[in-house]
Amino acid sequence: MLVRKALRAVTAAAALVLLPAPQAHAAPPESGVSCTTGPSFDLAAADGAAGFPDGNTVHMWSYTVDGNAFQLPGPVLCVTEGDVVTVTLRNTLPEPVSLFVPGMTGVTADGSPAQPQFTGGTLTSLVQAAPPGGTVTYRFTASAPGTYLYASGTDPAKQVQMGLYGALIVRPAGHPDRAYGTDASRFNPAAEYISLLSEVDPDLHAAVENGRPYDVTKLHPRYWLINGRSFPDTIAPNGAGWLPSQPYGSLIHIRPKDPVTNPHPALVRYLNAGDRIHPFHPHGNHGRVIGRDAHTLVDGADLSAENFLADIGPGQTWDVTYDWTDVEKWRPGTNPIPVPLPQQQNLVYKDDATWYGGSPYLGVTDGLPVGVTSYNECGEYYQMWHSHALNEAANYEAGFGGMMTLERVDPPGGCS
Ligand SMILES: [Cu+2]
Repeated sequence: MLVRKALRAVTAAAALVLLPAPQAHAAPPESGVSCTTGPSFDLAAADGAAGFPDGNTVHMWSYTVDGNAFQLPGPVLCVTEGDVVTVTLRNTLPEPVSLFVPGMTGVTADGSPAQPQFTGGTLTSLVQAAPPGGTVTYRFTASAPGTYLYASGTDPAKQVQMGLYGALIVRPAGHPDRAYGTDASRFNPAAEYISLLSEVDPDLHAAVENGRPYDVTKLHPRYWLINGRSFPDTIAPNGAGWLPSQPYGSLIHIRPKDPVTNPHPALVRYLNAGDRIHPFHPHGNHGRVIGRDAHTLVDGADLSAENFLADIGPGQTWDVTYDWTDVEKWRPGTNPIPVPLPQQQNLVYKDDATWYGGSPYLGVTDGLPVGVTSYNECGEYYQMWHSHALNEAANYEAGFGGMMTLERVDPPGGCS
């Protein structure tokens, strides 16, 4: 064993010296969707760990790109309408697992029509599973654009809670700037976001890790995640080095709507892999719901609606566009945001600096009290974007944290 390990290390070192980098991976965008592009995917169901802002580390299962490091959630799979998609799933976990895409029809598993599986008369899997150490290949045609959840269809009350979930995006053929078939669903491709919601009950995860029984009807989530992270980790960039197994941030980074320079809205694709309804809402402006469960609400009759909240139910996906407009018409000089100098009790003194959380002017950075440290880059605005179930704004019941992120609005000209 040791010899084999040493040989492998020597071989790896030689490869490093003699060969160019095996696969040039473009760095992920700092925020927004980070696609693993298909239509063929080699995934492994594997175990690993996720870290949370209170310092806790929890044993997780997830889908990873086979051969890559463990990641939570599974990779964002991106394909185009009409693609014949194949997903080969290699199971490194100790029990059968599968990959199920709710709403996707015509799925085959290892060449046969995918069917629910029964063991002794009991439904054990919604679709053929890969046994421990085994592999199964799913194939389907991505016939309709939209946002799809993928998750284990085997013992889902346990396995989805353990982390076996991810997002699948099907883009309309020829139109990566649309969510669906017509220009009514057009968005700014530079402002496309995933908000994959889930919950973690660390007691269940500890029981699985240690081979102890757990009653899933007693589920008590303590961590509330967006894209596998909880606040404030949610606002860290994609690929943040201190979150090696949680590569996806969820900062919504946009510019104000402008008919010339920024005419198209941001698109946020919500998915709920969890067990609870999460009432999501951005501050500032409402979102417009343009799709539900990979069905358009805007092609043909306009069934879209502007909502204060988007109640994302378990298993659902919602496509929501978002424009930020300055509803109060603030203008430095003519209509400035009234910002009285803060009282001392509203300042924070730390590390020889005075901190002030006010964010007075979009695009203007002056006017802070003397001695206040500003970490604002260019006059950008920050607003809350979170689950309105405020018990979920916590990490193990301690606020502030959990299922919360921020929207960052840069000045109209961008942030240089
Ligand atoms: Cu709020």
